[in-house]
Amino acid sequence: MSSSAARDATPPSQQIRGACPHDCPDTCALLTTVQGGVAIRVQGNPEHPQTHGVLCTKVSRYPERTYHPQRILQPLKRVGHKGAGQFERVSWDSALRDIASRLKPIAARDPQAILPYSYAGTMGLVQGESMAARFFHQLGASLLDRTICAAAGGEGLVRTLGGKLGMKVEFFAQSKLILIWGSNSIGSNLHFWRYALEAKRLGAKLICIDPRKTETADKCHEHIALLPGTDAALALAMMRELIVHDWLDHDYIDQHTLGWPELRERALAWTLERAAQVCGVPQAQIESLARDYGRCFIEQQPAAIRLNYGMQRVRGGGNATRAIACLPALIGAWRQPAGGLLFSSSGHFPVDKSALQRPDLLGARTPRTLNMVSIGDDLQRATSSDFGARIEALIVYNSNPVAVAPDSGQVVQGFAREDLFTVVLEHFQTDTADYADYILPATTQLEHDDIHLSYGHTDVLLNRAAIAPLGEAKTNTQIFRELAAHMGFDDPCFADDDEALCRLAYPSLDYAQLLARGFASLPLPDAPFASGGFPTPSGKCEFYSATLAAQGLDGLPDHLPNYEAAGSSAPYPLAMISPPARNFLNSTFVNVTSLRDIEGEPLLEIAAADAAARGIQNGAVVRVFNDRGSYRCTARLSERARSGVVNGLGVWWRKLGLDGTNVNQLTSQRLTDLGRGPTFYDCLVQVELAR
Ligand SMILES: Nc1nc2c(c(=O)[nH]1)N[C@H]1C(S)=C(S)[C@@H](COP(=O)(O)OP(=O)(O)OC[C@H]3O[C@@H](n4cnc5c(=O)[nH]c(N)nc54)[C@H](O)[C@@H]3O)O[C@H]1N2
Ligand SMILES: Nc1nc2c(c(=O)[nH]1)N[C@H]1C(S)=C(S)[C@@H](COP(=O)(O)OP(=O)(O)OC[C@H]3O[C@@H](n4cnc5c(=O)[nH]c(N)nc54)[C@H](O)[C@@H]3O)O[C@H]1N2
Ligand code: SF4
Ligand SMILES: [Mo]
Repeated sequence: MSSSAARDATPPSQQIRGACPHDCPDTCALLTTVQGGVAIRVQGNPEHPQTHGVLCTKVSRYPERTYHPQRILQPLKRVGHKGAGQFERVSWDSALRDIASRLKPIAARDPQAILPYSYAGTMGLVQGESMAARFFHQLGASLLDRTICAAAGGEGLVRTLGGKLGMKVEFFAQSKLILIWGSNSIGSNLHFWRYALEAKRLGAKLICIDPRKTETADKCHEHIALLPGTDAALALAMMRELIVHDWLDHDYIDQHTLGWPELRERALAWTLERAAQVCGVPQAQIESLARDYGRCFIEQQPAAIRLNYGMQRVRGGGNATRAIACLPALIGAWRQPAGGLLFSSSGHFPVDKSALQRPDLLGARTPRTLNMVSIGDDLQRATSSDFGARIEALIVYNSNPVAVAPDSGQVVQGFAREDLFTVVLEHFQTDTADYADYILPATTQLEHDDIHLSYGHTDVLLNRAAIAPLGEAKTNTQIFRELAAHMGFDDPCFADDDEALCRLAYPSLDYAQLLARGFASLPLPDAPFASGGFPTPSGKCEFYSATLAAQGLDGLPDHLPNYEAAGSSAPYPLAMISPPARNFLNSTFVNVTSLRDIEGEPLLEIAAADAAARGIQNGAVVRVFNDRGSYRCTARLSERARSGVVNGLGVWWRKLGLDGTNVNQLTSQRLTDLGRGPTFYDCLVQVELAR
């Protein structure tokens, strides 16, 4: 064939607009190039300002993940014992018929013995909680409290500012001081980092507050490597410095805040000396941080805080978020678009959740709510008056709890129950899918329609299917539609198709614009709280929360030491944090070879002195352990770990680790002060050479 003939044979290509589905604040706009029905390239949409035409390495590899030889493309039924991972192919019809016949008698006894378990494998509003929620509401199944990520900080923010609201991310480019607090932005919030870099070029000072010396910390002017779970102490000491130097916007405080005299008194107890001791950092560092922040008030320059979720996965995470969220009001930072704070922007989105999820299908029933963090214990509980019915069936979608939930020794025992009926909707045979009775093949973002919000910017994105479903994969929505039919549910809402669901999500938005461009910006003011207007009960920034006080909680933010505070004595003297690995997204992508090759192997970063004290050399295989379990991985002697703290990066698949476990073998099911969230980074361990 001549080369021109070969060129003629190439089918024409097409570009389809989409949205990155992953649990990442950036919610990028995608452009997928399709040729002959095959997705050959996924790129960032250059027209979308937040995406700027750039994707992270992970999602640039989306075709590799989608066409992965190990994609699950047929329904599978378990043949071996629970957890053995042995399955045989079955038809959709036989799988759905059998699943319905297993669920019906349980539902007839008590539908609350059935539990949905899902999180943000996709953040799509349609393939997330729409048809699935309708199904479980109609059934009367137990409700799930989806707390595993940001519940503590979310609650802290809502109690202080009134919602998951904050600065528009694009204005960080104009800030003069940026505190990057509990965030490894280069790894997990790349498109914010672009704005931070722009600000840096324009002369802004960047300060990173993180126990780990991350790649982000490397590029900031200063790094404050505090001990995990001590952020509230740092914020309160900053307040004290602002008070004693009178770097305070009295006018803003008088008009737009509640509880200043009380907060003032509390903050005055936090001397530099006390905070330095609690945080494990030099006094001078805290003093300088407060001075930088106060100077922005004196010079009327915008000071911004990018607070991320890393600091709220400890016992006092809710209070710490409250303390930090008070800071911008003290210096009147909210007056300028480039001042204030951003933790999550998701509260800005006018999503009609009831239309999507139809809680009215419950009628008069009020099922119990189970917390996804304590799935390990809950799966092992017997029927009792305080718990209710023992969990008999579990339907998992958009989540990999055996890998990501805390205290995985317990999670595994729960999933291993031979009398538990488990259905897992998945792309891959994950650690969780290994324990399924049925694995149902789900479509990826390239194969289905969806509509998105973002928790890091303020644009709505639409995702159009770029290719047909691979193999026999079906959308989550279609699986629940068909399951509903097999259960005999005949409400017309089970007939809504995905486009209809997309249109229901934002009744106030122009859908035609979304179809044409793929995204639409929310009409929002540049500086949301420039003249107050906080959507709290008092309409003010609530330093003091009567709502919390009425629940018997402290109305003011305070420092609550970790359950497992660093510095305490043997047997577990080291604090372990387990933040994201750059090339994975939680446990997603761990099975994509090219990305796993970059991460290498499960690692524990440890400071040289802590390693030397244990006779551990770089590259040695170590055993990390506490009362909950033991985990083997490779030690990396690294400046990224401060003394007293070890970093177990990323949520590896258990079965791809050295001994079939991961870091969550060591984490606990204890809950945070607010929001009933997880305490992944509140975890003491010991490390020794593995024998
Ligand atoms: N590449 C990548 N991107 C991701 C993810 C991923 O797994 N990989 N995960 C996504 C998800 S689910 C989320 S929720 C988001 C946000 O997820 P986050 O957990 O906010 O992710 P990071 O930005 O890495 O921030 C965590 C940082 O907080 C630090 N940290 C730990 N404990 C403390 C503490 O007590 N105080 C302070 N100040 N810092 C602490 C860690 O060392 C780490 O550098 O990221 C998303 N983006
Ligand atoms: N030790 C430790 N543990 C942690 C964390 C930590 O920092 N340290 N981070 C925590 C945080 S912040 C979070 S958010 C949780 C995340 O926990 P999860 O939400 O469970 O996130 P993933 O591990 O990414 O698993 C998502 C799964 O959903 C699947 N999936 C994706 N899209 C679809 C779809 O359209 N349909 C179906 N059926 N499946 C789909 C993917 O294949 C993947 O296996 O993990 C938590 N666990
Ligand atoms: S994971 Fe985050 S940075 Fe990567 S493409 Fe998706 S939204 Fe963008
Ligand atoms: Mo998360």
